[in-house]
Amino acid sequence: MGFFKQLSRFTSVACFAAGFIAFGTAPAEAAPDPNFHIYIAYGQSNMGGTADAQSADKAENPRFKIFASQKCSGKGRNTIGEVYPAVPSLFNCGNTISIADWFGRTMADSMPDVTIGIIPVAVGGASIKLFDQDQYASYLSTAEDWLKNYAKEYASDGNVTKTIIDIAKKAQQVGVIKGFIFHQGETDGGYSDWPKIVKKTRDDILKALDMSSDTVPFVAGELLRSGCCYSDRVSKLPNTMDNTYYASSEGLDGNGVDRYHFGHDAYVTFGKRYAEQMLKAINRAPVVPEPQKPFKDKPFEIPGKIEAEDFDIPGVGSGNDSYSENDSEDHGGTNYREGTGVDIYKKATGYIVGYNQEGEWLEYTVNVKEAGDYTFFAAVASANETSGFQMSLDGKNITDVISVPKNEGEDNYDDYNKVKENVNLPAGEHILRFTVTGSWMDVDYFVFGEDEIVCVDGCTDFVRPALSHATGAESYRIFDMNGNYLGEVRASGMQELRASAKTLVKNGGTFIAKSKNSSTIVRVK
Ligand SMILES: [Ca+2]
Ligand SMILES: [Ca+2]
Ligand SMILES: [Ca+2]
Ligand SMILES: [Ca+2]
Repeated sequence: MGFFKQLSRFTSVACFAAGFIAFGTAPAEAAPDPNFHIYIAYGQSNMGGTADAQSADKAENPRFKIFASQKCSGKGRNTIGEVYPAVPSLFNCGNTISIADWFGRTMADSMPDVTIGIIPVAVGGASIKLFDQDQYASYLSTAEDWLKNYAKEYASDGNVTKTIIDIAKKAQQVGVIKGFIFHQGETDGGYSDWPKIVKKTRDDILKALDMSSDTVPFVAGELLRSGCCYSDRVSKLPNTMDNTYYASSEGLDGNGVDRYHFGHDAYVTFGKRYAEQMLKAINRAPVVPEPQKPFKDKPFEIPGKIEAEDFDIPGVGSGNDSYSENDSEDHGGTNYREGTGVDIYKKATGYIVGYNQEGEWLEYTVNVKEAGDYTFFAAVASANETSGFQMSLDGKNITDVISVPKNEGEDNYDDYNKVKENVNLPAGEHILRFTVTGSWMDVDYFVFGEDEIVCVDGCTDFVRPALSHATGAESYRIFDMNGNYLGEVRASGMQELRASAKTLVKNGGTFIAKSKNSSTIVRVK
């Protein structure tokens, strides 16, 4: 579909919206979304996390959110209690991974229709007394300044549990509080009332939210086994606290620096163990992530041609999706890749992906034969002046934003232009991503070649991989640019073709080679 048809579609939507306001029926406040599951995560430093986040921890998952408990302008979190993407640090403005990170990611992976939200409040070095609304003031009055300041990051008067409750009340307007995850106790080694006060902190929060512990499971995690303060106190908590489970710390490594904290990989595993317990509590089985897969069983070879419509088959779990599409309707109506919602049209050159809107993307598993420089081409069409796209590999941009030239004619999406850029690629298997940066363009295919090869006419392929990488000798008839026949050469691959043709092409310039046993015609510079 062309730009103008698309434009009229949006105009009608705008008219509808305007009419809605004009008739003056104020929409009722939206009901909380039953598929927005919110978990309160509280405790001390291991809940908040102390290990540096790695790239897999930072990938944004559209179904994993936090309710900001601290303002972090650097992360775009400017309002306490607002919903933001859950990227490290969840608990503060730093770059550390917490128990809640992979708890949330695993929960989201295990429930594909559900969005997970975390209310994160953790104060390093704090006794459970800080979370007890009857004790926090007296506890803080004798505490050292660093602890007072730490608590103040969540609540100016130190009442951090009130902050949890305030955010949770706001969260109840958009979703449902589904459970607690808790890690605390290093500070309370000698505090015999610890289990009783842990229960009190949970019950106080639930009472303020008008909820019952019957429907809100509580998962506590054990302390570091090789560390300062491990005991069976956490694993015994379910004996004295209803609807309570524990996540084992067996086999989890410390950070190698102090006697309190877990290392990076332990936070990942521990978060998953918390999720396992929570899923058990709500009778859901954990879903095992599955990688995305090439559409035609094998990765696309580079050098070679990649059909835009043959993007990967999505897998399961964070980062394993293979496309992002703005609406589920297939505007192309071909039913090729049915169910994906990607808009595939049938054109003279075969299937193409159209109705591309800014922010949409498609991914391809590729195998790069050799590291090095390649010439990248894309066959694209647009009737619009601001269309464009960008290519990335494993999350890193390999091209700038590439503009798609506007075709002659008002609604012309039928003339494909071959836009080009030089790229440098590492060898081996990678995920290539095409991202739309300017709406309304069509894309047919991509090519990564080693040489600049331009199809003149009559050829079915833009570049034949056999020419870039020798697979067997072929005979070519060589012509100059005026169409004069110069002679015949036998060559396997572009290098040999170029070398052999050199003697025939007098002025050393561009020539045309026509394969004798296929329809391939190439212009070689
Ligand atoms: Ca992916
Ligand atoms: Ca669509
Ligand atoms: Ca689309
Ligand atoms: Ca195509």
